[in-house]
Amino acid sequence: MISNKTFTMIKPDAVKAGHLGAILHDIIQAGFKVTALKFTRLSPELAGKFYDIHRERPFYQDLVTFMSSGPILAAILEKDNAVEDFRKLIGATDPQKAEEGTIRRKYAASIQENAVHGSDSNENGQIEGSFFFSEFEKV
Ligand code: YYY
Ligand code: MG
Repeated sequence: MISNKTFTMIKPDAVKAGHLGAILHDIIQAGFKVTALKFTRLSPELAGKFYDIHRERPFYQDLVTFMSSGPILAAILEKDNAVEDFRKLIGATDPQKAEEGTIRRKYAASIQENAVHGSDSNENGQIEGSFFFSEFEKV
């Protein structure tokens, strides 16, 4: 079944660089509706838990340090074919490989500090949304 929801974070690098408003604008312009929104900061413990699937990867510790280095914006987004369309909108993990016009190409500096997160499946979108939002915070 094609879900109509995905989960995103605007990461610490993009918030620090002042791109939060521009990225949200791009997301809304692309047809996504915000159905939950939270400006917060992850502790190293929570960042580690969120990225637990990458625990054995060589970049894990640096990723956790980076993701807990400053505030982030977490959101649940709604649109037809949300997961796939949002991955298209943000572009490849490495901004140098991301297509022209994608959010990572426009705003990201490196493969680690790559401006935004986007869920990679319907199931993970559901899990990640519930990691940040309780039922009454989902509009
Ligand atoms: O889903 P996506 O964010 O595009 O990439 P993942 O392969 O799931 O990796 C999650 C996260 O880890 C990525 O956004 C940046 C970081 N990372 C890294 O720092 N170095 C890598 N070689 C690969 C990923
Ligand atoms: Mg991923």
